[in-house]
Amino acid sequence: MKTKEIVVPDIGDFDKVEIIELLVAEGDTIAAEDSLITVESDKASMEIPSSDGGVVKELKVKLGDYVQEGSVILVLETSQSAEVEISTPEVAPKSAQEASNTTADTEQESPAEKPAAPKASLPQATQKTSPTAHIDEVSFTQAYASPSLRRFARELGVDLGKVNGTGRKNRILKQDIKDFVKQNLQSNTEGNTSGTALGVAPMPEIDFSQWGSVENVALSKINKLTGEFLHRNWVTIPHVTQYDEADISDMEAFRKEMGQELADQGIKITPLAFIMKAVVAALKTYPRFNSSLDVSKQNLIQKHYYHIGVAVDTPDGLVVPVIRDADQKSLVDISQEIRELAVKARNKKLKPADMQGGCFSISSLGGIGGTSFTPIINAPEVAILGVSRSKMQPHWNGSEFEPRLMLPLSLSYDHRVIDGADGARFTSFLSKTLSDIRRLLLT
Ligand code: CAO
Repeated sequence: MKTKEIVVPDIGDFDKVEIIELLVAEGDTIAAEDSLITVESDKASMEIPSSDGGVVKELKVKLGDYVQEGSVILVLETSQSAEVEISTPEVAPKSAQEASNTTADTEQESPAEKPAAPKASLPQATQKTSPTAHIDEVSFTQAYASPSLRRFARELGVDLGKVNGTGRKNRILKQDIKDFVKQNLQSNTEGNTSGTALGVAPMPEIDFSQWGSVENVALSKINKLTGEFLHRNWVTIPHVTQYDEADISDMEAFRKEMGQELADQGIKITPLAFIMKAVVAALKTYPRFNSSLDVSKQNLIQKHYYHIGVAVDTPDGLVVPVIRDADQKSLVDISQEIRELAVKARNKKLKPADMQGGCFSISSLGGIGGTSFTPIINAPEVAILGVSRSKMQPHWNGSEFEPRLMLPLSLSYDHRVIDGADGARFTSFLSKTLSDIRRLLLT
C-alpha cells in the first residue's frame, strides 16, 4: 500500500482560508478530482479536489481550521507500494477572485458564491427560465452553494433558488437539497400544489424596472420557511373562517384592577392570557379542535394536553412559540411566559423545541389594529384563532344602548375535521366565556 499526503494547491491570492465543509470522512473511497473540502474567504468559497484516488486513511483537518497552499488535508492510501508522497491536484481550483468574477451560465457550473448584492433591476435577458426545467437561472446562480451541490441540484432538477440553506450564513447543504426534494414529493402526493399542477397558469416573470426604480430584497430565512409552510397549509387545507365577537368590558375592568394591584410586583396581565384560558376551556368542551389528522387522513389523533402557540411578529418574520400545559398555568404565569417568549423570539433566542408540539394557535393583532382577518391554520393543528383590536360599541341591552368593549374573533378551521356548526359553537363558547370570565371556573 502506498500512502500520499494530499495538500491544498495554489489558491490564488489568498493567504489563509477557512474550512466550512468537510466533504469526505476517514474510510471513504474517493476518485481523483473528487472534492475534499470547501473553503471560504471573505470573497468566495471553493472546493478543493483530490489529486489521486484511494481510501482516506486520516483526515488532518477539521471544520473551522484555516488552511493555505501546502496545508495537508488528508493522508490517502492508494493501491501501490508503501511510501509516503506529497501530492497536489493537477488542476487547481479557480482562485477566489476568478470565482467572484464568474457570471451566470446555464451550462457551465459557477463556483459557490455568496448571493450577489441586491440589484436595482435584472437585465431582461437573464430573467428567462431554463428551457429544460423549472429552474430560474438567476436565482440558481445567486444561491449560496458549492459547485458539487450545484451539479447535484441540476441532476435532480432542483431550483437552488427555492432551497432554504441551513448551513453557516444560510449556505445550502446536501441535506437541504434532499429535504427540498422530499418535501416536494410529499406535497405532490398530497395533491400537486404547484401552479401548473393545479391547472392554473404559472406566474409570469416580470421586469418591474420597466415601470420605475425597483430593488431586489432577499427574504429572511424565517420569511422563506414560513412562506413555504403557509403556502402548503393554505392550498392543502380547506379553510373556513368563522367570525364572532366577545363583550370584554368586564374582563378588561378586572384586568385593569388586577394590573394596578400587581404593578408593584412588576407583573402585567395581557388580554391574551384571558383569551388563552378561554381557548383551553373551549378545547376541553370541543375536543375535536384539539386533534390532528393522521398521515393516512383516516383517523384523528386526539390530544389530551393543551399546548398553545402564540404568533409573534419579529423583524425577521413570524414565529410561533408554544406555551406548554396552558391548562395548568395561571393568568399571571401565562402573561409572563408570553412576554418572555416574545422577547426570546425577537432576540432570535428561540430553540426549535420552543416552537414544537402546539395543539392550537392564537394570532393576536389586537395591539396593532384591524377589525377581522383570515388566519392560516398552523398544520398539523386543525384550527387557529385570530384576535383583532377591541372597540367600544353601542350595545342594545333591551331598553337602551350602552357602551360595551367588543373584541373581534376570527376562527379558521380545517373543514375536513370540523363542521361549520361546531365552528360557530366554538366561537360562541369563546364569546360567552370572555364576556363572563367566571365561566372559566367551570372547566
Ligand atoms: N384590543 C385592544 N388592545 C389590545 C388587544 C386587543 N385585542 N390586545 C392587546 N392589546 C393592547 C395591550 O393591552 C397593550 O396595551 P397596554 O400596554 O396599554 O396594556 C398593547 O395592546 C400591546 O399589547 P402587546 O401586543 O404588546 O401584547 P400582547 O400580549 O397582546 O401580544 C404578542 C403579544 C407577542 C402576541 C404581540 O406582541 C405580537 O407579536 N402580535 C403580532 C402577532 C402576528 O403578527 N400575528 C399575525 C400572524 S399571521 O396569521
